[in-house]
Amino acid sequence: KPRVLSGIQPTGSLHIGNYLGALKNWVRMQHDYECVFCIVDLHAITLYQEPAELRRKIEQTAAIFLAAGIDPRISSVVVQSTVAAHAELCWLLTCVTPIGWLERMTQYKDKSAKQESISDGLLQYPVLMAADILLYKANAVPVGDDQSQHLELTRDLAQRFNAQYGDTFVMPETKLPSVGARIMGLDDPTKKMSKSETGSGHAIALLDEPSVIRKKLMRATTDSGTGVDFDNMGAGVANLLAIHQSFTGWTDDQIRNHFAGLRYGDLKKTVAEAVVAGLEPIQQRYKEITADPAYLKGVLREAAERVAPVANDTVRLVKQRMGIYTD
Ligand code: AQP
Repeated sequence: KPRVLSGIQPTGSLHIGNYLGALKNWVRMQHDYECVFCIVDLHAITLYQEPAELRRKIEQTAAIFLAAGIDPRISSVVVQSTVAAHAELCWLLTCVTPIGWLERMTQYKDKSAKQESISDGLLQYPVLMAADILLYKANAVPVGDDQSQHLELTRDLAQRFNAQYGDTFVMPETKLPSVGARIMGLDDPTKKMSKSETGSGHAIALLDEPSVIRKKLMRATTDSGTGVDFDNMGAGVANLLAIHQSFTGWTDDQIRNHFAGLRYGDLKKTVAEAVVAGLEPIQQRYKEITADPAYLKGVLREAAERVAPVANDTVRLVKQRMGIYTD
């Protein structure tokens, strides 16, 4: 089977952008690919995280993966830091990465602009991501659109390494969802929905209560029109329709027939009910999974044991190629 690798940072609260852009597709792909899904805690610390909170978020994120439908019997749910090869390959790749490539990354430019002091880790973020992917020889990487640039860098890096040291890495393909690849903030549809935005009306968290989901959607920014107009649509309305379509799986025609001319108030109500219905089973399973912490710990331990030999083989090969001592 071809391989898949993807990950989510255990920071903030996972939101419907993370679900529709990434997680939902992981669930679908796990039957056709051999999958490794990571809770990328080493990525999380590229910005300061309160230690006790980070520790709690790692297990919460793993529980959400399972609640969303990742089946730990067929997919490996791995905490990145528990497989040391991620950090090891990252260093080896760092040494073949031109700094200019990293300084050009949009995410780095956005995130570093908000920091007083920028960690070297923030700059290296995409190299660690390349290591995650190349370690498992992943053929496909299902992510949201914001990660496309990092995926391109991963391929450039793999090519550069292969050219310098001989054919070693597999070229990974970016897999974007056809709808929902970039869910925008409800309060500001010009910005992508993001965990690091703290405004209460910005994102819908996967664990939000139905009443909170309804309230956030009713307050979502639309535009100065009154009803849905497919010929002249603002970003806020387009975002609400994309959210609805991603949750329901309706075709473009169904969406158009149902929503054309509908008043914004009714649009928001309909979208809210689709989101509530889509998240309800996830929230139910989340409660069941977190009621048994030993089960979750077992899943994470077994997955790390399963994937570590694959990862270690790649590191060994890379070291051999580079002339590093391997006994
Ligand atoms: N708005 C989004 N729409 C679609 N997909 C998204 N993803 C993130 N936001 C959206 C996808 O979710 C996966 C995990 O990404 P992440 O852990 O980096 O989440 P985040 O919300 O982007 O987190 P941060 O910390 O708030 O980062 P920034 O500040 O960069 O937004 C990825 O597959 C991502 O594409």
